[in-house]
Amino acid sequence: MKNGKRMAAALLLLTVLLVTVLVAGDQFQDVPLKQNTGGSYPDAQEDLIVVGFSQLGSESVWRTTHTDSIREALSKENGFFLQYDNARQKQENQIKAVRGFISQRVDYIVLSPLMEDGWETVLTEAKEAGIPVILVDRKISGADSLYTTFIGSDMEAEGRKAGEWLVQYQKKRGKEDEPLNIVMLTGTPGSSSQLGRSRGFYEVAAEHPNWKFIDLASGDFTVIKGREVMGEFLRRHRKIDVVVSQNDEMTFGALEAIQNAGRMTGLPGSMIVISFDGMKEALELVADGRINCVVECNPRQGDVVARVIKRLEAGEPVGKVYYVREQVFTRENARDHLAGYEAKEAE
Ligand code: GZL
Repeated sequence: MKNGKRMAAALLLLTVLLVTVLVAGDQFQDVPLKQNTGGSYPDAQEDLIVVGFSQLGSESVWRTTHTDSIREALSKENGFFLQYDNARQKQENQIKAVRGFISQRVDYIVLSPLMEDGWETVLTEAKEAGIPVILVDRKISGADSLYTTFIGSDMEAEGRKAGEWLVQYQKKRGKEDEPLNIVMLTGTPGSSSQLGRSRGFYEVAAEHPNWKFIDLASGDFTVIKGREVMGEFLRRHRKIDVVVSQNDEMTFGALEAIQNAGRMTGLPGSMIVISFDGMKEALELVADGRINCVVECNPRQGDVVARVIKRLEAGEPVGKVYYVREQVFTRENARDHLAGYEAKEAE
């Protein structure tokens, strides 16, 4: 094998090993990075890695947990100077923030893109300025060359997990061929979480012609819109068998609307509710039998962001994609997982 090919193979092997270790080892637990145990902290700016972080908003507890995870990991103690911008759910604010980071010549840009489209121009400007871009949480539709690494969830896999859970749930009850009227509360239109979860769920649904999608609308990942949309669905449709809600906050709003309409959820014979994210409050509702299934979407991505940047600083290879490991919460495992929260709170 020629030297060049041998080197390429070694690099590929190293990258694969790297991804495995990161995904297998971390699961984004709150494992603090190696604290600066040396003498003085890097006290001058030039010693710190300057990172511009454009966060899309603060629309959900998932989002604020995600933000906290990145701010904690990219701390001064860990060798970073973080400039944070909250775009309040407006892509134009994110584009403005990224341009600001470019003009300030930050070392890295971390971006959670509100929606997939519309990033070519500004990320080309970042590339031309020689500033690596790390995508977190959501993806972009543009060329892979516009960013160095993506760290987040496999949203299509999340959608498939939701569909596969429903197949098994119906099978266990001997109802796999029963017609199901399904309504879907989607997240922010055009976001990779909305697109991926929808695609993944539809992929499973395509194998079940007895599943009928009778309504769909965006609840924009918020409690208020989730309540409004579900209220509208209940007014329009007498028979709803399944509610698929693309994040816990919309699910909480939907449950309020369902309760206000005097209807039940979760128990056999009542509406089946499937949600995404895995907030503690949602797991409590799973344990109480009001939500049937929550597909986890892990917001704790800060540690991996910090490790990837440190590797880039050291000139080491990094993977193109780091998917966080996620599970599905049901009545069978929710209480065990909640016990983990309680144990942590007792520490
Ligand atoms: C998922 C993330 C979504 C969460 C919502 O990665 O983009 O945005 O599921 C959040 O809670 O608003």
